[in-house]
Amino acid sequence: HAADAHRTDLMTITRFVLNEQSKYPESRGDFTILLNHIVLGCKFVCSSVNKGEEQKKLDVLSNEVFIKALVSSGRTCILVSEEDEDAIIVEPSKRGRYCVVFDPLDGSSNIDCGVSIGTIFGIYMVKDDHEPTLADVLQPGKQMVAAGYCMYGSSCTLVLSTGKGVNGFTLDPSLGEFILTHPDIRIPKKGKIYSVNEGNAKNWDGPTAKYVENCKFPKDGSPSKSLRYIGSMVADVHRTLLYGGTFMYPADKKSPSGKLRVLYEVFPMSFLMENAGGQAFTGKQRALDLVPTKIHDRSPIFLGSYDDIEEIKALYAAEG
Ligand code: AHM
Ligand code: MG
Repeated sequence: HAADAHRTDLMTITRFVLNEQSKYPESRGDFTILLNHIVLGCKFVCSSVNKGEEQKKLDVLSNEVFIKALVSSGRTCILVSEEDEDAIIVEPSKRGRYCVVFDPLDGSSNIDCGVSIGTIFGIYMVKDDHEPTLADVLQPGKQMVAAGYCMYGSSCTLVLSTGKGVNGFTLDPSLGEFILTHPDIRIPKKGKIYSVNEGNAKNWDGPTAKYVENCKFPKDGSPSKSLRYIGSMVADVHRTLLYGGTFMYPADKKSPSGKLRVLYEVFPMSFLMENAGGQAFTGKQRALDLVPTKIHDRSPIFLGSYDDIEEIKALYAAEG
């Protein structure tokens, strides 16, 4: 009967977050409401992806849906989207305490061949009730109150952290609800996989090149690692979280800051990694300590299993 009880006692994402928030006496339910609006955006994108909408249309549609859902939640005051050059300041009558940074449809160049893509988001809280400004979102990633992604793949999976562990929810299409399927995700301490665009190797710096060389030709007698690279960050990070190993988008001579964006790619994924017991490093410092100066800033990123990132940190330290 245990299995039946499980099947009839559904842990939806809303119920899960309500339980979490109820531990804080000062909680007003605002976060749960905000998250419900993010979830609505994810369900919309999931259904559009499954209908086979083409890339251009999907990019624009997803962005519009997320912005409208977030503004209408009445819980946000400033939004940063990868699709919009400027931050969006929510009109006073609809303002709330949260700032949301997001990439509505990351990896969208993969859409037309059916590869998994995703939405990435990070959430900050404004300090006080002043007029919201860019300073409210140009905060180090460690100040985020929550972060997550939704992956549109063979199933639709939402992975979320509110700063105490990481949990995964899968959309049950017949219910239209995200149900807890991956409680308390912990990344393996050490992995057997590395993930990087090796086509950029000729422009890498020394430590990156050395690390990848060690993955292929380990000097300590351990087996060589497998290479997996989808080229869709959400899918590559999702695999890294579940199976362990490293995901990298390093600096190279042509792009000294790498490719990925600090606010809505590097920070949310680093937040999830640390909350799952892994690490995230820029080549210079802990990724979550970075202070962005512009909303679309980029940074190199190395994230994944604790021990594997230690190895990368040691290579950078040795270089001086
Ligand atoms: P996008 O925001 O234009 O979709 O680019 C981001 C994507 C990430 O999902 C992925 O990790 C990376 O670009 C792959 O880049 P590359 O094709 O250079 O390997
Ligand atoms: Mg992107």
